[in-house]
This record gives sequence, C-alpha cells and structure tokens, in this order.
Amino acid sequence: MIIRSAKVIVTCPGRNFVTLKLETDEGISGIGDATLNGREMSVVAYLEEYILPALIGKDPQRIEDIWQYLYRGAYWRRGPVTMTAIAAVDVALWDIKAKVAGMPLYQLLGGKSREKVMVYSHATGLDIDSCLNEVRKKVELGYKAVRVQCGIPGLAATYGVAKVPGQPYEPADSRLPAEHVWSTEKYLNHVPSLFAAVRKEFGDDLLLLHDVHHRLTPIQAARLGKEIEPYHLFWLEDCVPAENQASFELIRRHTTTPLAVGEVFNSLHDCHELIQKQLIDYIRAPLSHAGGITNVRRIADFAAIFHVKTGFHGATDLSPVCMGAALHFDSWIPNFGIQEHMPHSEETDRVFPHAYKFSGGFFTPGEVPGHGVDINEELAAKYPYNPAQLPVNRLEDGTLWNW
Ligand code: CS2
Ligand code: MG
Repeated sequence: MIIRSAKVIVTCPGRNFVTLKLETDEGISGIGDATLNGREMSVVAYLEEYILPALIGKDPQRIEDIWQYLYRGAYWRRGPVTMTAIAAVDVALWDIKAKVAGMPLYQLLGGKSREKVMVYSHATGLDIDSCLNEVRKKVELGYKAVRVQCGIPGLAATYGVAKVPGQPYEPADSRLPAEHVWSTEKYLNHVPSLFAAVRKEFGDDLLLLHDVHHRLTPIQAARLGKEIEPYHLFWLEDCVPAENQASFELIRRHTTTPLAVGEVFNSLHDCHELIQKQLIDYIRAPLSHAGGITNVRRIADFAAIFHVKTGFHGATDLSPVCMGAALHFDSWIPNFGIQEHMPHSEETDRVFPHAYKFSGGFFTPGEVPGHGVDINEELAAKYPYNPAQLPVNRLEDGTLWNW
C-alpha cells in the first residue's frame, strides 16, 4: 500500500478549518485536522510546499517512521505550524491504519479504558446573573462539568465571553486583530464573587472550570488560586504564560487549586518540567497542535508517571476531525482527566459528518473503523476561506499584554 495522493481542504462553515486528506492506492483514505486559528494559511503552505510532495509513494502504515521523517527531517523542529502540519499527517495515517484493520481507532490504541468520555462545556455571560443562566442551561443539557467565564465590570470585553449569550464564542473575528483592553485588578477583584455565586446556586457537586487565558503573573495567580479554594474548582487554566515552566513553582506553593495548561504547547519539551515537578494537574496539548497521536501519546504516558491527567483543548477552532480522534484517544488513555467540548455550528457538523455522540455530559467515539469523521468535500467547497485573526490585548495604559 502506498500514499497515492494528498490534498489540503480549506473551508469556512462559520469559521475556518484546514483538513488534510491522504488517499492510498487501495482506495482507503484518511483525514487529519490542520487548523491553527488565525494562522491557517501558514499550515496550508507548510503542508503543500514541504510535506505533501514527500509523502507520495510512502507506505502509510509506517506511521512512526513518517513521524520521525517529518520531525527530525524538518531540521527546524517544533513550533505550532510545524507540529500542526505533522499532527494532520499523523492523525490521517492513524485513520487509514484503523480502517485497514477494520476497527475503531480506540481499539488500535489499546482498547477502551472507560465506557464514555466526560466533557466540559462553556457557560459565559456579560454579568454574573447571565452566567448563572448559562450554567443552568448546561446542567439541564446533562453536563457534569462547566467552564464559567464572565464579563468584568469596567471592561468593554474580556476573554471567553460570547457577544450574544448562548451563542458560540468565536475569538478570531476580524481580518486584522481586534484590540481589547484588560485590567488584572478588575479581573482579580471580580472572579471570586462569580464562583461564590455559582456554588451558592448549584451546590458543590457540579465540576467548575475557569480559563485565565495567560493573563496573570505567578503571584497574581497564587492570589486567585487561594481566593477561589473555597469553591474547589476542577481546574484553573492557563493562569500564567508557561514559557518559564519553573514560574509555576511559586503558584504551587500558595494554592491547592488544580492547574491546567498546555493548549498552546506542541512538544513534550514545552511541559517536561511542569509535569516532572508536578507543577500542574492537567495537560491540555491537543492532538491537532502537538504532533498528533504519535506524539501526544508520548506526552500523556510521561504525564501518567507524575499523576498528571489529560484535559485536551477542544474549542470550536479545533475541527470535528480533531474532536473525533481525541474521543478515541480519550477512550483509551488510562490517565484521562476530561475533554473540552464547545459545540460546533450545525453547518460545520454538516461539512464534517461524524460517528461521535453526546449523551448526558459524556461522549462516545463511535464504532466505525477509523476515527469516525469524514469531510463532505462538495459542501466544504461552498464555504470559501475567510481570513480572520485572534485579538490582541492591551492593559489600560496601552501596554501590549497577553490575549
Ligand atoms: C480557549 C480557546 O478553549 C479554550 O480553553 O483557550 O478558546 C482559545 O482561546 C482558542 O482556541 C484560540 O484560538
Ligand atoms: Mg484555554
């Protein structure tokens, strides 16, 4: 069996997605998610110029060798563009291998470690009352875990809050980056009251999560972690940018609030210290940005040694192809924590028909051979690429800050 053809499909059913499709000479094809929000065309170029020509004629069943060829052979290793491109190839190859074997991907990985995959959804609101309404809707839908993000009094906009309550939150909303204004002081003074209100309304059993989105310093994160301890969050996410992994030691000294990090990571080297020193509790590096199944499997196995669990990123800018493959991985991995689920739009789901199913706060990956997600190319062609970038953030004095 050889890879006979390879192509990149760019489509925008409400937001941009990049999909890699590999076809073999025996008529079996596989697809992988190559979407990098706000930088989509850089991955398209990387794939079309440098990777796809080299894949033609290769044996698609030699997944590891192809992974090494693309990683070591790149010379310029790591980084979000390179590792997203490699991830798309890797997931497409695992899709092909599982189809050749005639089994759902989770079987090929090692079989189920759980009957169903717990997910968390997003509840956002411009103020606390509207947040409570959205949490209530998610609880009524059966979610056992909800991420809560609230507008901040005195700030026109903040991360994670949908413009229209209940509508999907899509941050990449303009050709050039929108500019938001941020105040750490206003944020820190507000968040504890949000979780006090949620706990008062919904009690102690609902699993609560919150995403700080890289905006604090370690001591500010330590303060927040300590102040929300009475509300025992499932996790506090991306409280500090994690290039300096050792900076999490300060946070860890001050709070027992569990920490999650890693949606912007693409290599074990981005989180090796965080994991080994047990500075975090959940690693979020998703299949689509961290080199695919072949690489994330290594990260997850390393994390298991240090009691760190997976909590994959699953925002709407990760396509249903990534979600489908992730649910198979989540079904197998012994140190599974939780899976993020932001529902895609109906038009997106029509472009990417899939076997995974939601029920009562959990997903099952489906039993069809492969990862169970396909792309309707004819429908995809009806949604042309629409350039859009993520916002930038400035402090109230104009200092450029982390978005
Ligand atoms: C967020 C993402 O889901 C999350 O945890 O951090 O929505 C993130 O902002 C986007 O994926 C960026 O494209
Ligand atoms: Mg996040």
